[in-house]
Amino acid sequence: AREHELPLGLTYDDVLLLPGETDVNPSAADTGSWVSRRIRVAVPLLSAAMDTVTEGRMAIAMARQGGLGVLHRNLSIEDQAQQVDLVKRSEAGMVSHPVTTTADATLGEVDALCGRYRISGLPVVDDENRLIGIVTNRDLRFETDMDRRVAEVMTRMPLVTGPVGISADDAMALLAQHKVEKLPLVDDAGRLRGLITVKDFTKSEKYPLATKDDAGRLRVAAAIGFFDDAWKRAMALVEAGVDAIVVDTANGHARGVLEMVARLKADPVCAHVDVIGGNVATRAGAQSLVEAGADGVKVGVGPGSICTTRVVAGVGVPQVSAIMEAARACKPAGVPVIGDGGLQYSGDIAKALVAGADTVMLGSLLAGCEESPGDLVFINGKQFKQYRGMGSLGAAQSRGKARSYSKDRYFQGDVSDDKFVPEGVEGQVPYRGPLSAVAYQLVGGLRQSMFYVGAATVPQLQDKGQFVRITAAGLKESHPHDIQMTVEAPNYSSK
Ligand code: RVP
Repeated sequence: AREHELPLGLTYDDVLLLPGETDVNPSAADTGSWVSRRIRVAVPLLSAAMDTVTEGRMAIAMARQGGLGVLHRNLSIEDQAQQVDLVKRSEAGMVSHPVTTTADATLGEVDALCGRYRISGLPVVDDENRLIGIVTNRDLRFETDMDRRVAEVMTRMPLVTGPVGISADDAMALLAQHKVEKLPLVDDAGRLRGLITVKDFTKSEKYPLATKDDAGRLRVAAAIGFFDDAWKRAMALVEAGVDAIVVDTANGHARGVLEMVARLKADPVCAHVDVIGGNVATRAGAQSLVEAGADGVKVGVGPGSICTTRVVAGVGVPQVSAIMEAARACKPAGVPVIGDGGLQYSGDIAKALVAGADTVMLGSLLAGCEESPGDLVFINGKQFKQYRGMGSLGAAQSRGKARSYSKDRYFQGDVSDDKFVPEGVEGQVPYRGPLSAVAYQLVGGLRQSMFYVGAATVPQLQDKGQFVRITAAGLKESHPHDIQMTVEAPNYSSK
């Protein structure tokens, strides 16, 4: 290409949003948006499919806050499907397939199940799924012999139960009247058909924005590749009840990725699951995914805080331009855009939306949360959590002798570790406390953006928002300057 024809690539730090006439109240701004054709979120934030960001616990927390978690795929198919299951069972108006136990199980087994699913008790069923009793924390509390059988301690029928299809109000009334915490739902034959718990009612009051499916269960997405056993993985995730599958690679404009998207879309098994493809950074890349049938397009080649693709391969597009280009293909087709990676501050969320994204995906901003995988480390009295790229050597080696699913994200298949070419690094981020507090600041920043721009909804923000390009001096002026910062704000820290 000749020099004068070269397009310009801009990123978050190159632009600001113009303030506009407004009567929008920040707290009343509606931040609702679309992740994919059929998945709506109240808060336009996704947690990254990375092994230091999103496992079951983070996915539950994200959905409760009104966003969506994308479970990473650097683990076995069974483990990933189990994480989907964990989210889908975690909280709902009603649990339609409650975790159960049997009369001859040991108390130790019950205890392990309760711990794994973070629940306080289990209905006991016979081999035809007929309800015969219930075993709860209270039955276990004073037990020392964990080899005892459930049959010896459970509360037997008759129990307080409800009919299938009972209304929320009637269920609550029954729970209150009998002072019990769990209401098993049974059909005429006495078979267990569901479970309603007091805890779920309190949670739905506590998390009014939660992202839920039609049955009231929390939503969750999960990443797959396109190679080897990816299809098997997809089927296991669908079986476990996943809401969206993300064909998650470093180059979504590759034939194998497009074929995987098309194949998933064509399979009736996936009829109720949205398929998201990525990542791309050009209009043509986005167009190919749209043509393959993707319900959502994920954008970002190289913007990630831990990503070295742009220096290792010399490839990428600064993220604001990448989103703008991808949106030119996606918008006319009605396919939502996810702006993935490169966000450092809450202000970058509104910039991404104005560029044409419908939601954003966050890695480094969430890796420091309580709910992200990994332990806290103390360094000089400060607390940190590990954060690493999925293309880092650490992520590639993490399965030990088993297969690393991280390598094929970078199209390097099953090479040995010493032949792997990393496109990411390993590091750490400051500990940030629970996701609820972090999300509050991020969404709060977005609400302020909407107020300044004069946008009451995300579509209005996308429509009315206008960029001004800034210089290095402008960027310097944007950050605190010419002072010595003595106290860090919850939403600002110096680098
Ligand atoms: P960030 O939020 O800037 O930390 O970026 C997170 C994103 O970076 C991820 O969602 C993913 O698209 C990308 N990523 C993950 N691993 C790597 C890598 O090793 N290069 N990049």
